[in-house]
Amino acid sequence: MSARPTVKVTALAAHTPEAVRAALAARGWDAQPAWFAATGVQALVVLLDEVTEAEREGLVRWGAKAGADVLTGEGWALVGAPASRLAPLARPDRLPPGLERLAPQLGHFLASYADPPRRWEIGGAALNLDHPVLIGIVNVTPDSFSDGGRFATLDRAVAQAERLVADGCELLDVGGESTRPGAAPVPAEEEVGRVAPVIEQLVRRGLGPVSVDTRKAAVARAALAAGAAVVNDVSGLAFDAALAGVVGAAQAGMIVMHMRGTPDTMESLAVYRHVAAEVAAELGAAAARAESGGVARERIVVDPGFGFAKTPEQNFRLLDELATVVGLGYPVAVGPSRKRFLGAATGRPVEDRDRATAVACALAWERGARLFRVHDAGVAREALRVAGATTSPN
Ligand code: PMM
Repeated sequence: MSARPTVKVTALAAHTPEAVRAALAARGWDAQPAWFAATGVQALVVLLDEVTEAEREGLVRWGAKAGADVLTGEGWALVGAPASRLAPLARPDRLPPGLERLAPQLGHFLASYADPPRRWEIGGAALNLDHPVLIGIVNVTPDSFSDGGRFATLDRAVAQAERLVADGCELLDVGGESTRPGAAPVPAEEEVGRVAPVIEQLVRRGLGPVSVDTRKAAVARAALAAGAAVVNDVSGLAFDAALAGVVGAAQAGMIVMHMRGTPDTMESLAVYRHVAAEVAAELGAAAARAESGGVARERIVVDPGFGFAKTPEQNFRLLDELATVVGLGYPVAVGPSRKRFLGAATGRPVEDRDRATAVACALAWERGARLFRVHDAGVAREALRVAGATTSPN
């Protein structure tokens, strides 16, 4: 009797459902069932906070029966299981008794995990998120344009915008207030005087859509009147409570970024016990402020705010654990461009960080980010083309 050959073992990639889908497709499964099965076996881990003693006990009992890993402590539980096994916890009709409070948020997370947002609605248009979207930075602060004269600033801003669009940017972000650590605030009228003429020119020349990088409702109002389609608020609606109403009324898009404090106080606020979870929670609260202020959900993008109230180590943790921010269910933008944490890793000065920026963007894409705010789009575009090509459309 001849010996059977040994059973062949192949390790499949666990970071993407694509590996399981491809294995099933190669064995004759149809595309749709293969994709559902592949997402179902995908391992997920969720952290539940503010759970009661009874809920903890209920989760442990459920975990033992369902074959899920449950780790718990006072007020919290961490659950690890394939998506298909977590799904009943989000279904009111299939929930074990006593765990009803889990369903809404978990259901929301699982729905956006299975079907992430594919479009971002901005003023008068929508951006498709099935590929990496580059946002080009057009700074009109006097420190970035040293001669500061109005014409020189306009000409340079237009030239910069043309370069960015030629390099593949789909949105131009115009900012008139420096948000570097320790930067002094700029009065609203001065900020309007810097950004509005530039926005008007860019839109008139067909270089848009344009976003305005501001924390102030008055500046946003003037920028939207000048043709901006997006407001990018680095304060996450903590600076000016009237901003959400202005964006909502104009039906513009909004980027809600995470930071703590203001640019002159943020350095001292970089204290976290678990940076990704805390940033996601604070960012979720900021996005909720935008929604309750009148900005429709499909118009909101969130941004973890690299470099804002974060140490280099915290920025890298956040980059690696970006899936926690993606789990909020909004499209995610990132702005690592030329920032200090990239200098900390490479030893390169600010003017020589575009390669490091491109790598950070590619890593962020792989972890679920869809929009990338950059100073120089050329290298980032190449890196993102390669990263984007590894991701299957689904
Ligand atoms: N970073 C800066 C300014 N605005 N906006 C968003 N959405 N994300 C960012 O990371 C961000 C931002 C500061 O960088 P810069 O002064 O080099 O533009």
